[in-house]
Amino acid sequence: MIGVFLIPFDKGVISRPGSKLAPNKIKSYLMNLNFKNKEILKFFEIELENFDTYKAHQEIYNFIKKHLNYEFYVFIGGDHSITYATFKAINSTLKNPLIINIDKHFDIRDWSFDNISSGTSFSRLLDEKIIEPKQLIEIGIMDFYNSDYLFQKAKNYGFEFIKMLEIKKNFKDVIKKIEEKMKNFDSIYLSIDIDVMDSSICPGSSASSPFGLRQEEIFEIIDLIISSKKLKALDIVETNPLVDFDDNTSKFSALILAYIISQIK
Ligand SMILES: [Mn+2]
Repeated sequence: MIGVFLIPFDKGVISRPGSKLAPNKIKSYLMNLNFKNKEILKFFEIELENFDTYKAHQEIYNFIKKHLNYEFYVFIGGDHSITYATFKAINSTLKNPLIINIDKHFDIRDWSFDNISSGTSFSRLLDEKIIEPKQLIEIGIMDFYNSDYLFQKAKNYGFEFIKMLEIKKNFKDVIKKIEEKMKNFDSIYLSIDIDVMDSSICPGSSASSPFGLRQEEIFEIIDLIISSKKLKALDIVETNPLVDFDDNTSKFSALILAYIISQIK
């Protein structure tokens, strides 16, 4: 069975709220698609009582912890702050895991317990030593949308990252780099921040912008990850129905999920 967790939380968002509406919308588009493994999906909606981000993450963590008997996990956000809680909750079930974050932002901002946002998931995981820097690779990082401070901070952590410009200029090398990275790990947690997509394809994200990933590019990266046979969990975050056009971004998120789920053995 595949556990699918709907996490309607967007209090961590830095820019535009609305992603809490995405999980149910994406679910309804997903269930209208025809795909393999649809019959083995088990849905959970996490109803959050806390508006405080730190406490809400504890609730998310505790909820998932009670449901750790699935072969594969899907988390539908919500803003990107949830990845801290979702990964931490299933970490114990993952053997030697690598996190692949497809995102245009680093999400490694400075944080404190009363200052947690969609931009702090990976700094929290790293600072709390839940993962080591080598267990993280970020793909799609854009100049212009990350400060010099964050570029320096990423270098200080020492995790690998691939910039959007490299994807656009030398995609073959990028594919090789990801392939090499995956070799050293036994399982993969994939995080997809939909704001990495070009705004012409996914206009409805909390921080959409031009010069993002094209559809062919993200599907080729996903194909590569699936071919490793190590993918155990994924989240898709930051889809924002309030700023979308004709639900294109929710539909695209549903397609990505169906594409991946249909290929899980
Ligand atoms: Mn992000």
